[in-house]
Amino acid sequence: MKGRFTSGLMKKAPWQLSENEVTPREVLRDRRQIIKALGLGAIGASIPGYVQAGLFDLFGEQTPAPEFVTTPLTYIKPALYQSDDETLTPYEKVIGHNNFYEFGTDKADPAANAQGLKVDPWILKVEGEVDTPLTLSYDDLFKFALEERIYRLRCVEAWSMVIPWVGFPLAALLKKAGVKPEGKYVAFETLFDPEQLPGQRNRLMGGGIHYPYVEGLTIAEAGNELSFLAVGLYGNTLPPQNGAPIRLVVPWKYGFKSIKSVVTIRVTQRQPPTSWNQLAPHEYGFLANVNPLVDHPRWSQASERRIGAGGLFSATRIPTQMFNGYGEQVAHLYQGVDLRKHY
Ligand SMILES: Nc1nc2c(c(=O)[nH]1)N[C@H]1C(S)=C(S)[C@@H](COP(=O)(O)O)O[C@H]1N2
Ligand SMILES: [Mo]
Repeated sequence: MKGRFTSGLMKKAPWQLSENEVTPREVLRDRRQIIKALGLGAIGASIPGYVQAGLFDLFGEQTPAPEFVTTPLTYIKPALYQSDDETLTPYEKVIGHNNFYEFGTDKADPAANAQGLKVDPWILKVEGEVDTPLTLSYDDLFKFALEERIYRLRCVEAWSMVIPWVGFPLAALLKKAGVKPEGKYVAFETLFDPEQLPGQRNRLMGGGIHYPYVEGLTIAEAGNELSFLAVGLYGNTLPPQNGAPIRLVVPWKYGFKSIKSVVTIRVTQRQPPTSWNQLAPHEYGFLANVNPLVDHPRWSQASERRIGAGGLFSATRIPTQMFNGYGEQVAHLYQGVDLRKHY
């Protein structure tokens, strides 16, 4: 399956034909036709850099970036968040089977395309309804008391992993900024940089999402003990495909809530828009709690494929748990909420 769509959006475009399907002569002719069709022949020099870069994507003329280097972190391992009953998903799967549409919609695309992402320098802003707005540098992200937490990650596409994250509670950051009484939601935004994130300059590659990717939580959800900002996994800093240098992890919600490569955290009065909800509101709600009783309109959510050891596509089918098994910590947040209506 390519992405989550069955629409024509994901059909193979002529310029995606693999090399052995076209001769160089045809490729050259196609290029001229595309340039002509886009009316870019004469004005090529005046179009923005990222549009020009987008054209190079069409022509497959990128140079591959060198492998990203991660570094070891120092952290504690609170007993509460270790796991006796879950087998960790192997590192190679965690960093090789990803959703990060800014780098393409195939599961292997982020690992292949994200290696050149520049994460240092990085700026993370905390703003909105807070007493002290914060501007954090790359180094600042690692000055919080880091801990390891083993969490299940359940994608809305019905596959799952068990990942040892390293990071700090979102609540610690919000406490540092001081949330004003008016603050009712927290909005998150991923880096917008079409030069670096090819899916942001090529609608086909980016799966139709309106970028930057945005997400949100209620203030109670954001303050819950489980809400986590990860700066690492398996003991090292995050690889780009997993959302370096900092990403949200909310393990009781479908994976799309766990937004990657965050540059803005804004406390708001109103419920912020969220990317998948904007794209397909009947399929992806704002809350997006893992719920085996409420099916996706196009597939069952009663069970999931747990990605494990073995070949690239080896997985075990297991039942999906309410709130992904974290009901004890979060069920109280939804007392009196109709979770069929608020999916
Ligand atoms: N910016 C951004 N964040 C994102 C996504 C994305 O496409 N872009 N995909 C989401 C989805 S659908 C999932 S399942 C998780 C996957 O996280 P992982 O690749 O680290 O396992 O990231 C989420 N965060
Ligand atoms: Mo997902």
